[in-house]
Amino acid sequence: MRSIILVSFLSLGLPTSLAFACEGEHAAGSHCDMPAASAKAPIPAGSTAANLKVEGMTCGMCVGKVQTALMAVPGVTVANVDVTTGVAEVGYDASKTNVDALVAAVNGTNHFKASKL
Ligand SMILES: [Cu+2]
Repeated sequence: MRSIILVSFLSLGLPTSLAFACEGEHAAGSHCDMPAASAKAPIPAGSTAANLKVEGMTCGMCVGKVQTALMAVPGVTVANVDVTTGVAEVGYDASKTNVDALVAAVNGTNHFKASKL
């Protein structure tokens, strides 16, 4: 598994070599042709911002899964997930949740590993 992740990350800079196996639960397949979402939503006023390091993302589908997991946490207002940098910028209501809950939500996918930055 480790070597697949490594190869995937090494391939990220090459636009044509996207046929590698993906670490997401969607496994290997054509979904990896999906472009990573690039639009970045602003952190709303009143939200606290936190950056998480997210390991294991290889394509736009992975980004979507991490984003979905983060947005499912009550209090999260924004989740900007970047497959290239492996960083998730999250905006949240600090009275409803915290960074530990965000990390737990990503780790709860069982496919990606998050840590505080
Ligand atoms: Cu993927």
